[in-house]
Amino acid sequence: MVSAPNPPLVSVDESRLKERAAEAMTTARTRTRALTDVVDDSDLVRQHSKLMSPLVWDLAHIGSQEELWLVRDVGGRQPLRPDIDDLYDAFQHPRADRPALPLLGPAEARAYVSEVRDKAFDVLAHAALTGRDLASNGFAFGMIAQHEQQHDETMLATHQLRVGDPVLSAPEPPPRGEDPEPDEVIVPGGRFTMGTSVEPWALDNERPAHEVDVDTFVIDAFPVTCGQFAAFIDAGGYDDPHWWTPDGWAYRGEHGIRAPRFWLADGDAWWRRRFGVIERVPDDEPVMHVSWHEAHAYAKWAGKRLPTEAEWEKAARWDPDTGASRRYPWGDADPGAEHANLGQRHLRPAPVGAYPAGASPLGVHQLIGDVWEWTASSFAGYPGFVAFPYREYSEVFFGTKYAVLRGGSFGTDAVACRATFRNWDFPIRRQIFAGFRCARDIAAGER
Ligand code: AVJ
Ligand code: FE
Repeated sequence: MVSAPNPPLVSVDESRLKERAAEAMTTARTRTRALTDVVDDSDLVRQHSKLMSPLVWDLAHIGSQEELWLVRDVGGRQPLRPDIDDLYDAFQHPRADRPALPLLGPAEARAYVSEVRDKAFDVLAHAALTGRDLASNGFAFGMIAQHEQQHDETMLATHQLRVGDPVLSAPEPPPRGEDPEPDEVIVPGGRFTMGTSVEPWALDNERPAHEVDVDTFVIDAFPVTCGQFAAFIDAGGYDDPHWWTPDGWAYRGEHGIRAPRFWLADGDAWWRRRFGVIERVPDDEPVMHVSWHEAHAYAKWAGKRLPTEAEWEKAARWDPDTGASRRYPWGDADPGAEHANLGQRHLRPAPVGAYPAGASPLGVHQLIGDVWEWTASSFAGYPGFVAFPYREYSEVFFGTKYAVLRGGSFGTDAVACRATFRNWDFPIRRQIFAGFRCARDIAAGER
């Protein structure tokens, strides 16, 4: 057979990859627009909490990163706004200082991000997605779509901190499933593959795939609910140092913490503020807006502990039939609406049992979506870790100061959520959409 002398310039796979990249970038931009168009200019430039940037900073920062990686680096094009690089470099200015910077105003920021997007799409149309690491498999485009979605989740957290009338809306999540039984699952001991070397858009900290030996352990089939957490409060859990680490106890005392953030006590009942709406705390919804310290204290009070990252990932990915690790608990298919509560499709976590189709082979539910789950592990590189494409994404955060969170929340987009995806934050943080589930060692005679 004679081989074709002139192969097509763009392979079918490459054009499909470009479509996927463009789609992911467009989905992110639609969300960014929605989050920034629902409030007026004074709201966009205001700092709603010292923990957060003004929304207008996130907006221009999204464009700035896109300019840096797609337009300048992959595209080799001229800078659009080299003069503003420093303003939107997260490492130059802590969040608390950002409102005082000479930031682009709302109209300028919108014009800037759309100009960058036009250029980035032009780069995408002309780029070869092979060869160089940054562009191969469309990684840089996937990374930038994930970056924008991560800031969209951050902006959603800013919306939650914002005081004022509700401006966001979404349909209610699916209802509670049949009575969650059993409420714990035994995960048999042995080796499994943690992390990935094959997922094209996996970020540096998820790589490389490596074998980890995990002892037999028991994990909750569902995240801890508001009702369960309220029982901990009623039992005086916040008043007994026995359940807390010394750091956690000190933090609780200094900040007068008595309940999850945004909860309000009214006699015997708990209410909460959620995106500007005051409502009863629903018993069967995963608890959120708790710090790592509160998660740790609850788990100890319940006679359990937080799972390690390896335990969490094994419960989420390990298929007992094949011994292989899946991309997601339900298999290798991208997340659909039936699998998980992701992408701000709803404005709250779904009640426990709402996603039977998303359970792992061992029967662990809602690992993906609903609430980020605090783990017992601090953030570290896997054996063979290589920073890519920049040390400031992950490596500079490695160490014991940060705890790892897994699984994504209702505010995490599917493009930035996999069973290998790793998030991290300080153990005192409560503004993120974080809850937890418990694990424990297996009891003698239980296997
Ligand atoms: C992975 C969520 C901790 O928001 O600080 C955004 C993601 N990195 N821009 C963060 C990120 C650079 C990061 N987290
Ligand atoms: Fe960023």
